[in-house]
Amino acid sequence: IQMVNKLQVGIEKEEFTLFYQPEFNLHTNEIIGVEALVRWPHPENGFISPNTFIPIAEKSKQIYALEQWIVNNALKQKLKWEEDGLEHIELSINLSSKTLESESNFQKIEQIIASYKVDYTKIIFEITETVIISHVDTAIERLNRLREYGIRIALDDFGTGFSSLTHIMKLPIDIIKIDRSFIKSIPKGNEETVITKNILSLAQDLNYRVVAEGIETQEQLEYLKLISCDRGQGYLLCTPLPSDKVYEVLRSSD
Ligand code: G
Ligand code: G
Ligand code: MN
Ligand code: NA
Repeated sequence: IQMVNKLQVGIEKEEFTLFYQPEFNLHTNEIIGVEALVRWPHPENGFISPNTFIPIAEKSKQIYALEQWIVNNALKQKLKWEEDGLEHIELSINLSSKTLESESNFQKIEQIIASYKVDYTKIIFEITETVIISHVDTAIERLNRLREYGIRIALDDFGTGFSSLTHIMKLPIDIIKIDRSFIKSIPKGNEETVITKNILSLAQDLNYRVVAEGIETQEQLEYLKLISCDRGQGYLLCTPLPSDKVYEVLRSSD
């Protein structure tokens, strides 16, 4: 069967689940928050990667329904964690540029947000550079609507596109996540390492929170700490986990 048809069934039957990957304060080892990541344990095909189905869902416009399911379930989980004594944990949710570009679908996301009385100051939406490059003015207006709740905006995969920090400064962005392709190069002393160090110091001088993604080795971690990168994620620290497992991790590091 075509992936589009499988997706239709998957959305109708709610075959998806959310995993959560912790984000750490690299100096204290404390968990600051978690990033929700969609997973699709397909009944016949096993886990299908979001790298496969997200781009297809974006083309077929099924991303709207899928993303509504994701935001709804992530906020439901956030509320539950607040009730269970984890109110200090931040929650990051990835938002497709497609949703940000569609007024009616963006409004549906806003309605879901309004329906959960969570601590919005602990909610972060992650967007990528593509949306900013293609529709700057509408992106700014819609991101500001999210910010009115107290929600923060993170720029995901920073460094992979073409936008510079001077360009980004005009946008309502609070957090910059340095793409893992840069972290991967550490500490070989090559160009990417120099870029990482400079993105970090420039972003910090401009008062952005900076998060390093994809930390996989102790060497990378030590280097990031050395250059005063305060926050990070990666398999070395913790992989994405199902909600019950991440709850145990959040509890034990509390
Ligand atoms: O989690 P993983 O590394 O398999 O994710 C692969 C890609 O899918 C990444 O680019 C990630 O941003 C994207 N992705 C994962 N979960 C979500 C989600 O909930 N929403 C959106 N829009 N993208 C996601
Ligand atoms: O594009 P985005 O940054 O949202 O993608 C996040 C994805 O990166 C997650 O789906 C997660 O599975 C993956 N990821 C998280 N940590 C690591 C890591 O240390 N190495 C690699 N290769 N992927 C990671
Ligand atoms: Mn992300
Ligand atoms: Na990323």
